[in-house]
Amino acid sequence: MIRRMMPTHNCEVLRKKFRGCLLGSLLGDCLGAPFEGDFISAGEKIVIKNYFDKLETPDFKGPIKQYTDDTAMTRCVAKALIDKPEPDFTLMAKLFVKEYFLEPKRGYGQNVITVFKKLKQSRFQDIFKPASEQFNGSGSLGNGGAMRIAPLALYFFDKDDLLVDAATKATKITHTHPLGVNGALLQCMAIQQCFMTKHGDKIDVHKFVEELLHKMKPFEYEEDEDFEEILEKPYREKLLLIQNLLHRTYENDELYDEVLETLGNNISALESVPTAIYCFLKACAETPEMKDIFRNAVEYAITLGGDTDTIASMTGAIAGAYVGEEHLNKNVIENCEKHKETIEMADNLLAARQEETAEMKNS
Ligand code: F2R
Ligand code: MG
Ligand code: MG
Repeated sequence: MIRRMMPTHNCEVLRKKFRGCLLGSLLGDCLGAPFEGDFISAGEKIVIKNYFDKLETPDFKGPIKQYTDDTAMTRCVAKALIDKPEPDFTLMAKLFVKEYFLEPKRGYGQNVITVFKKLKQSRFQDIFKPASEQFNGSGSLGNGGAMRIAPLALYFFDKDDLLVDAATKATKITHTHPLGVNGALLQCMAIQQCFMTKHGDKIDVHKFVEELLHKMKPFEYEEDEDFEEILEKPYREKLLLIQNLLHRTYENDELYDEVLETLGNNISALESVPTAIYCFLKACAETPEMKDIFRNAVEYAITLGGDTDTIASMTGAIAGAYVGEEHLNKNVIENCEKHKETIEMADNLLAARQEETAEMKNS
């Protein structure tokens, strides 16, 4: 993996980015949830735009937007790190299961519920075994690992090897299929790259994709020119498609259909993580003002339909880590469930990370 310089973020910027990322993930989930599973017509795209406009109106108060499994599990990952700064994956698994049985009606995937039940029955003896047995041993390729990974990307923002190890283990508690795991790694890397961008600097979207292509290489099969082996590099292929789509600057229905056909919008990690990255990069490429990037990215993610809560949540985590809390609309934040607790959680996660760093320096 690429070794890079520590960012020169001061404490204020670190806090803005931690909060921006976790609030971004929450907002995407809460705003996308009402549309999950929908096909979005041209008329509904206008309804979604009006929905955002209304939520952004100062002092608008509607029914609080409820979060789903995406946020419930993200909160568990963050809590595990806050409680035990040296990552404890058994604790993480216990928190997932406890949370599910407390509030089972948050829209969890069918397979993951079976994993939770098996984990509980086995008393967490081997936390990776239940997930590895699913789908005749191939494991889940759903986006459930990627949708909850943001706290780890923040916590290990400057420690590539630890990040890969921790994100892999955190994902394998429920998702052992390589596509499920690599989707979580790609989501982590996208958040990490945004996090490392100097606050206020514009992103070069093409370089952003190049860097992701480079970082994903060790996790996918290599080309063997001598033997003409079949290539298996599904995420890198999606990243190449993103590069291609980003060269298309005009907006029309054809491009919209092409995004759905090539990147996808469903609950598999392969057909949702690259889509979220594209939603973010498209907004960066087309939005002149930093203050509008988050909204444009998340609104576009929802207009794609399909797995709207999850794609919008992953887009929100990436965009929020880039723009920081200050460029998320305050009124929209206040209309989402547990927004205050999310801010507190982001601050506690940053404090846990700072304590861990101080302890390492002193030991
Ligand atoms: N589950 C949902 N949405 C369904 C509707 C919810 C409804 N609104 C409600 O309120 O009840 N959303 C959430 O699930 C997605 C994340 O899923 P996760 O955590 O990856 O779950 P799971 O169960 O592991 O996988 C999901 C489905 O994918 C298919 N699948 C996975 N691996 C497979 C494999 N190897 N072979 C074949 N199929 C595989 C299965 O159908 C799984 O049930 C997010 O959208 C989140 O919001
Ligand atoms: Mg959900
Ligand atoms: Mg979903």
